[in-house]
Amino acid sequence: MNKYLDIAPEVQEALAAGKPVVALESTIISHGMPYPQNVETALQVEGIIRENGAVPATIAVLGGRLKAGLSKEEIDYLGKAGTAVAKASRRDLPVLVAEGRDGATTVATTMIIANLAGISVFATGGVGGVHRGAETTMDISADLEELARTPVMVVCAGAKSILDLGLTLEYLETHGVPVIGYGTEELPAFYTRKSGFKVDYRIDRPETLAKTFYVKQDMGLGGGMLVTNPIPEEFSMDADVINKAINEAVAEAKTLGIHGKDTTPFLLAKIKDLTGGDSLASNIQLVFNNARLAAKTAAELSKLAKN
Ligand code: PSU
Ligand code: MN
Repeated sequence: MNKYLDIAPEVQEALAAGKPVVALESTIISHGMPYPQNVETALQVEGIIRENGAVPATIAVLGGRLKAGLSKEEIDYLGKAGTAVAKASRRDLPVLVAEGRDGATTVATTMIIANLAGISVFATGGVGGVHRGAETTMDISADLEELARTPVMVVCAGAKSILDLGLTLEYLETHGVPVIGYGTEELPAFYTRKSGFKVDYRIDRPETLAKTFYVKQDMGLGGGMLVTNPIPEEFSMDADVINKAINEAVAEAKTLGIHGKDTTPFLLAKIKDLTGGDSLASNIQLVFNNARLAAKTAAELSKLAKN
């Protein structure tokens, strides 16, 4: 096992027995939602994964250790500390580990640590991507590069239109990352089920998601796969309301000169303020929905891996 990694006993046992495990990120806890909803959601998501037959492994960096599987107390700590905990993407990991610091893992670092632990399926809300205006700012999330190189399936609700969705899809195509719509031909836009962009393939069953990922690795292609799962209709937001809030948030970030790793958390917090609690309620529901699909898919994948 990697000398920088601690796997929680329950996760370790499940992996050793070939049982399904689902990874979860911690930037969504520390930087993506306010306290206490962040902690409540993180614990409920773990419960949903268990109800659907898999073991949850929430991932973070604590005291410089890469952690796969957190205790309730550790999740509570990350939620309470909020943005005081460093947002940790790939470039941050060596410093945090060398200095024995804490880090809330993004999609990129959660994929890295999940892969070190031997976990193949990861559920979250939204992924980073190519930002609007990237043709001049070059702001492209390290999440995309990670999807290109690290063999983990990421189940998300699509991408928010704080990003340039068209350029995000182009980037993923260039890097050979399949973008799958679960039960849909259209890329979902996180708060809404539609974006106006097509996914690469529509897949309707967890078995087929698992088989596709399994075959990708078995063929030696490596790298990740992005599963986009539309928010359930009853929790989806009005497109005009949410797009207005997003446009306002993007304009304000530009005026204030927000850049680098602060951009995404700034936009998320601003959108939440502009929509009252509505966007947060939708955000929580879509994470639950992704956790269910990820757990079912991990169960199918563990059957294939045993054969
Ligand atoms: N998008 C969301 N919610 C989030 C994030 C993105 O809708 O919580 C977080 C994830 O942790 C993602 C990170 O990996 O932001 C991307 O940040 P950046 O754009 O700085 O790479
Ligand atoms: Mn960025």
